[in-house]
Amino acid sequence: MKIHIIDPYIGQLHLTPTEWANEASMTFNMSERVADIAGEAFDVYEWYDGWRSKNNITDLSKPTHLRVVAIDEFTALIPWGQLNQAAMQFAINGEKLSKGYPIRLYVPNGSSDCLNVKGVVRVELLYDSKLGNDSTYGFKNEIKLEDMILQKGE
Ligand SMILES: Nc1nc2c(c(=O)[nH]1)N[C@H]1C(S)=C(S)[C@@H](COP(=O)(O)O)O[C@H]1N2
Ligand SMILES: [Mo]
Repeated sequence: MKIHIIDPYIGQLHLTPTEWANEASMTFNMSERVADIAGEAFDVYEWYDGWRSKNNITDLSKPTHLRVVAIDEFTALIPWGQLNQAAMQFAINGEKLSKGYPIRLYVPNGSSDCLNVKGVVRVELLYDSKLGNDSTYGFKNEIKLEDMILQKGE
């Protein structure tokens, strides 16, 4: 399963958990960030800084927020500044996650454990300070216009 990563300034990626982890220059044990959590992870800031320099982008300010959407539609919107210890858990002992597949976000410095989103399939880097300074999370309850049109055509 691939994860869709969207940055309005840089572009889009479709990567498996392992492919995404390979884009980060280093991985570490999840227990270094969250006690008693097993598995391998990479740092969100470290990946993003690397992706920017790979795309030769030096003049872009940091995103204001990260939005992650899970396979069950659970969604979290997190101010970028809360992600300074955030990690993407992509494997456990080299095997795919049994809980949280394809990838799980952990936000140790976040306002709530509820931000540790399992089953992340979509990641959006947002640049909109109007989205505010608080994290929010929950299940999406909106139906997008394009989804409605798709359903009608089926
Ligand atoms: N995809 C998804 N991720 C989720 C949730 C969810 O319902 N769906 N619940 C969140 C909430 S409210 C909490 S408290 C934690 C629970 O993590 P745990 O299952 O490891 O205890 O997962 C978070 N991640
Ligand atoms: Mo929660």
